[in-house]
Amino acid sequence: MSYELPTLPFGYDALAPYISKETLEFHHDKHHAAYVNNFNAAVKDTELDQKSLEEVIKLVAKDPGKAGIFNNAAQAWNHTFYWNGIKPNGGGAPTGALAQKINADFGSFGAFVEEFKKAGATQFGSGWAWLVLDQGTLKVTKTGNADNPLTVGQVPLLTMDVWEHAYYLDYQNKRPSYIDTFVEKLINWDFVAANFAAA
Ligand code: MN3
Repeated sequence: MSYELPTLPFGYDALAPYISKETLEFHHDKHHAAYVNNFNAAVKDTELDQKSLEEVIKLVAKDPGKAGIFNNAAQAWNHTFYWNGIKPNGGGAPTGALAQKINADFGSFGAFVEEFKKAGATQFGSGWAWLVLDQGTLKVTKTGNADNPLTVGQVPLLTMDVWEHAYYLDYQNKRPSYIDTFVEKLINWDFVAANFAAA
């Protein structure tokens, strides 16, 4: 029962000029696809093959002997979550219950933005910045490499890929420019609000 690479939820040229077709082709068709293929190969004919990605991530997170399975399962999950968290004509600010919760837990939307951008900019090396719900409180967090908040019981609401492959073709070494654009032009707040409502 192999896991299938989900198609992008938008066209390859839909995020230009903020994220180019070339970046999406490499990022989805090469990087994301490789994590999916490696995951399927690693769990083939094992008991993990019948489990969801989320279950596998939680099951093997603390097992150093299964780091390869964890890394590929988490990267497969993280990338699908990342694609769903962005869209053409995204950005702006959330509304409704999510907006109220952001104001309550961060002080203001601007304070959340500042913290989220900082998390992405200060993640040393490869990794991810996240908005999560942690025991009922919204928090910004960052993880290295494939690591995922599901392993510590947090509910992911939004993620931003800060691996160089996410931005290097379009922004070269200017990670902060990619981060500004991600927040201002790309975030799919409807997806974040749906995750919050379901949490
Ligand atoms: Mn990536």
